Amino acid sequence: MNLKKIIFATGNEGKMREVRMILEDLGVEILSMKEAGIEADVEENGKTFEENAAIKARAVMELCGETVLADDSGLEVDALNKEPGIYSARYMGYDTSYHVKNQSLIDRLEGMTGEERSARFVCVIAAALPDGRVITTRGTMEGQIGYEERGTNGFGYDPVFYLPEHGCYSGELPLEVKNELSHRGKALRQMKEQLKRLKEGTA
Ligand code: ITT
Repeated sequence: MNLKKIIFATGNEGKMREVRMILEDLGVEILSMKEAGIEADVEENGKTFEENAAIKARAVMELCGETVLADDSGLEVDALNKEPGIYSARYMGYDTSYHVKNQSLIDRLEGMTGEERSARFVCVIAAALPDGRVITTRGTMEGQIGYEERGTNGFGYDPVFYLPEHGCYSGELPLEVKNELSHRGKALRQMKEQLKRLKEGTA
């Protein structure tokens, strides 16, 4: 397959920064929707990360006819029945600051300690190919909801996400280290392998 250009269907700059670094060595030009001059406000009406990632990727592929990748991701807090999950961006309203959203999670876990605070980031990457095929990959990063916010790196819920094995918060990780460990890094590296096979004509 002639794969020279991929459009990444996201309006989230934080995601885009991570994606660029992870896909750097694929040898394919990666364009954000903005760079490709595409405007799309896709309704994410699926019930799973997989459905929503596929909905976004397919909608944009149909607009431009190119191979399109999309990311649907979120934070699952076990003590909150895996909330906010697929509603992570919408939690407490799109326009509510992450400082407020993060503090709300801390408040809702009051009195809980250690494993009771377990949570994970989930990321599903979907690729919509011009021939109509859709491929998805998934990655997770396990951790806990911290007792406070720490760090100014990353985006969204990173400052409230504690990584017990590393003794720090996701918001404190340099970009390269987050990409090594993260849900997004894991899902995108799997996708990269699939895209390489498509490029080489072995898939
Ligand atoms: P696009 O749909 O345009 O890609 P979005 O931000 O609306 O952007 P999602 O619907 O996939 O994307 O929502 C993902 C939300 O989950 C995101 O806005 C963050 O709140 C949270 N999230 C996902 N990955 C994260 C990460 O690596 N660090 C912190 N928060 C993350």
